[in-house]
Amino acid sequence: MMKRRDTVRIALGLMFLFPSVSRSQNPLITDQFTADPTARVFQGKVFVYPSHDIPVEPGKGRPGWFCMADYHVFSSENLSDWTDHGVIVSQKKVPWADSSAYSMWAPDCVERNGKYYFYFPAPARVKEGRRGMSIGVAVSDSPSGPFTPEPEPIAGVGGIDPNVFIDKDGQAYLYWAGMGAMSAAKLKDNMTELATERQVIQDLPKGMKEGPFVFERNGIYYFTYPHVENKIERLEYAVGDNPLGPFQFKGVIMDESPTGCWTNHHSVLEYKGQWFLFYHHNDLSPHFDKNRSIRADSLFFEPDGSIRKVVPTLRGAGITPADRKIQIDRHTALDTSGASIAFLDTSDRFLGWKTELRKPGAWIRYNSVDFGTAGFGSVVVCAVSESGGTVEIRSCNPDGRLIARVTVSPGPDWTLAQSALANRTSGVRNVCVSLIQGGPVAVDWIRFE
Ligand code: FUB
Repeated sequence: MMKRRDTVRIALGLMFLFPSVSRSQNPLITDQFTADPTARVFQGKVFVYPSHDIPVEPGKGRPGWFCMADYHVFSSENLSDWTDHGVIVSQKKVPWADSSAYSMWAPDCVERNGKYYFYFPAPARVKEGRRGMSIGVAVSDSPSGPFTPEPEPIAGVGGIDPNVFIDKDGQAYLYWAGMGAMSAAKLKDNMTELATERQVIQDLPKGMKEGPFVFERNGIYYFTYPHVENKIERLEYAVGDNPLGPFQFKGVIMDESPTGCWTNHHSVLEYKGQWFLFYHHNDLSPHFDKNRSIRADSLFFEPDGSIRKVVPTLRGAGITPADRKIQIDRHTALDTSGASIAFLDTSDRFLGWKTELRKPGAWIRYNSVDFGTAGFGSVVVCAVSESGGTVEIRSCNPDGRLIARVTVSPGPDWTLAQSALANRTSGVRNVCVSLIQGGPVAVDWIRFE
């Protein structure tokens, strides 16, 4: 019999022929670990370049630490459906890198004159005078690769977490962490060499900092970074009127992870008129925070240009088409007295989560489901209930109108319960699912047909 691991291998092989699509909210990617997301808009789509955390195996990586052998890139037009374009750079294919280090940390990618430059840190092979992490570049004609690594890392740079910012006048800047500081330098037009000496970014709060990410909005240059103010990292920012500073500390973008993930690492981008913060938590690995998962939430500016603190959500930022499996456990709000979220299977967390509606009256709300032009006639609810129960689906905006009532038959197995819609619904709606009778009922997802 074919095991789940074998099917995953076959799927990985097929990925090069047919990129896989995952449909999710937060975390964005649920079939593998991802961290340190740098999001960019290329060719009208969002591309995310994350680190690719993997579990340590004997002889592969350091137990209890980060372990990464390669990078994937993901793209999306709606921030809900993510296409995995597969491996774009691997430690085995970088001429200068130690191919047994499993330390391909946080990357970045920028476009210049139709070429895509992917920046990544990795330990170099042990050579005279070279220690610690170097930063390399790989170049492509397409944001999804294939990328060809340069033969040598960038001279004069030692450290991690490269970030490249191209200013309005076309000058590119490289930022990185390491050598005991946050550093920056201008890049030459070839994007692979420093044009100036390394400069240390001054006047930032004391303490451990990494993951610089610089962007500009309305003439304000935002220098953003994770910083350990207390025990674990939180996201902070400083502002200046020049890409090289001086920068003045302004505030916190996101507080420490509520799940205790020690690192956070982020990027900020504007897409279709809305700003977003990409970051990570350890959603799929609650007991080991070096296996992380990327997320995105909307980000807002105050009129004076300061950043409103972003509160992490499970719902995320995309609109969900009603004909997709709507994972209501990635909710906007829930009734904490009667509803809760749990993994479907703690021995395989990549299978995702379920919503447990424990008693009549328990509810969960999932915002921004797109019903289009009222073409749906029925709803399918993937659920299980030992004793059976009836759930109601309502549109919470504008009026709480009933969409459907669905009965889940008693039994030990997951079942697809289907019901005709009581009222046809159109447009983007916030959907409430509640238990009105019987139960408990566990719901995996709902989908409109
Ligand atoms: O992913 C490895 C390291 O963890 C990154 O380089 C840091 O920014 C932190 O997120």
